[in-house]
Amino acid sequence: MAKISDVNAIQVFDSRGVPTISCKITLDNGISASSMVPSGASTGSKEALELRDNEDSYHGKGVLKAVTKIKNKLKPLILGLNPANQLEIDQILIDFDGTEDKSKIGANSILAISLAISHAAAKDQNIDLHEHFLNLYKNITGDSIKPSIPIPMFNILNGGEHANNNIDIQEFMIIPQGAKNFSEIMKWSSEIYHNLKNILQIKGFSSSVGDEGGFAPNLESNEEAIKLIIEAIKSSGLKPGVDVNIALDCAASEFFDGKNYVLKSENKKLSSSEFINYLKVLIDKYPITSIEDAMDENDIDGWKLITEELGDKCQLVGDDLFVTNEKILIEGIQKKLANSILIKFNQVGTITETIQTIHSANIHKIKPIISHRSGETEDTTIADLAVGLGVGQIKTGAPCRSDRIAKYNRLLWIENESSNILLNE
Ligand code: 2PG
Ligand code: MG
Repeated sequence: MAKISDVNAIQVFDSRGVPTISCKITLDNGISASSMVPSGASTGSKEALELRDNEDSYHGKGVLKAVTKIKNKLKPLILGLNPANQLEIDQILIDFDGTEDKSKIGANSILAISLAISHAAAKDQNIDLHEHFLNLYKNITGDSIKPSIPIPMFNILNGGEHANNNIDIQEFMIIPQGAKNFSEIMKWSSEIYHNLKNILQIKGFSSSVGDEGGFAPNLESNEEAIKLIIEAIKSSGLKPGVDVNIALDCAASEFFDGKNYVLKSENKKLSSSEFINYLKVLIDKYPITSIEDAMDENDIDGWKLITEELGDKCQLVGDDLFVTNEKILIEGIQKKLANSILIKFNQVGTITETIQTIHSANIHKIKPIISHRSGETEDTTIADLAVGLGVGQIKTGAPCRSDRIAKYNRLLWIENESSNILLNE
């Protein structure tokens, strides 16, 4: 039985050039594995805390204090333990921190270790990481799950906090749900992406990209973004609504002023019910099958109303609303808010808690979607997590830029090497 013999950490940089943590776990049999932690821009207020140095250097965003905490405080707690015991190790880290939001040690410090532990355990057992996650789900929850290749939502047009254009809605995504396998999904998404680029250039729009690799032009309205995407789908020889659907992440907390939803690009100020109606018009007109954070995270009445009105025809995803937190999810379920949850492990801080939240979502028939953050790295853990936990859907940006593509490339390898794991139905 291998034991943890060293825990090291350094400050590295994410896709926005902002500092983040990389952690390396070494076992006494010489095996080692490392992790890198992602970071969000449009964050939910109840997310676990990301510990930053808040000093002049790195615009306050350094993580050197967190790195020191890993090396001095957390390492001694887990030396000698078997990395296969994810639950035990995560619990030690959670207990040592002792706060609800992991503000003492930082969710970024804890997650860096939690991720590296899972990689080391998989390597030690000589199994794929997704297989290890499949086993962990059974060990932690007592229930079994069927692994599958997730269907992605590719964010091909960026707005909101992820770009400096005028578009209010943060993410316009394509879901190639009619493709027969993951390779075909990548073919379609790549062709649509490049056709969209051509269309933008021909029409005289900018084709520079936002934080998640999607294009970020200035447009007349949010609807215009959808029209351009429909054109790109058609010019790829595919049928909108049959081969490819559309998903939105409004990230509405970013344009809610406490009372109204303020759409700057269209010069509109809409109440909750007016904004729901605005979205309903779009759903009726275009093949939009999923909308994330349609309402502000504190607009509970708005969430209730939209779930009542649109919940049977559209996937309504809670991101800032649930922040991957099992307790907040259960409260939301009792209030009948949303029918799907976005899963980001850095919102909660450990692999164990991430699995427990997914388990609760499964029990209550709330669809989980594994997600990247807008600040990403070359760490591809979420691809294996989505496969091993059979969640069915993944959101990890445009089919462009290595911080996004790394996850899709990992899924291509999993499809190639694991013929028994099929695309989620
Ligand atoms: C989101 C995410 C990822 P961020 O809102 O869903 O796309 O963005 O990481 O900035 O919160
Ligand atoms: Mg979101």
